[in-house]
Amino acid sequence: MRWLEPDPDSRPRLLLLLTRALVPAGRDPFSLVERCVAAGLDAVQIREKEASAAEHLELVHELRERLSGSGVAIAVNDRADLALAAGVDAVHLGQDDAPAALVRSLAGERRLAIGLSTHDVEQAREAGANAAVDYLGIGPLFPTATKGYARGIGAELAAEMQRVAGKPAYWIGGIDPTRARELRDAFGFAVSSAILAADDPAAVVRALRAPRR
Ligand code: TZP
Ligand code: MG
Repeated sequence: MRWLEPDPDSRPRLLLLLTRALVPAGRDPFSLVERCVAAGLDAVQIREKEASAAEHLELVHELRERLSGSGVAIAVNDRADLALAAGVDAVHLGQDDAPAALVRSLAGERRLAIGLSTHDVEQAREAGANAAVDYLGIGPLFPTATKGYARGIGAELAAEMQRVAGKPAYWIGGIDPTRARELRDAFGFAVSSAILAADDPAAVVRALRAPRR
């Protein structure tokens, strides 16, 4: 599962945002991820806002060891420097992070996929036209405590943003298996709390992977 595959069917569809603080006490985050991968998870994005560079690199190392041979893609949130240093598959940038074109030039010949968060149609259009951007994050779809959003943009606007961008897009924010049924048009989902905090994370992965049409 790689973002830069020309065939959209070979690109990740379900992405887990891994924030260890959202994993219930007493559970090992890496075993949780392993179970999710066995259930069909395609990619893991490390999202640790407070972690140091050293901790990020350690996390990438541990994830790689635990997931070796699984084909699961690994992404780093925000930090292009660490994504490049660690040689992961992707970096996910926000609107205020380093510009995608700059990150692309730093990556040079290296195969680094670049994702960009978008929140409205204008940002989606720009991301679609930006040759340095491989995929979009679109959201928040629904209110979510994970990032403190009290309101979501809803499925209709998300579909419009995905359409104008014309690139693979991961819909994000408060998505769980029940709500996912309303989101038929999404290329993919990026999910954090509904998987990490679930009694049975693998069952949530299976439900989110189920065909929506
Ligand atoms: N960006 C928009 S919503 C969100 C991010 C990082 C949080 C997603 O987490 P959850 O728990 O799936 O709502
Ligand atoms: Mg960010």
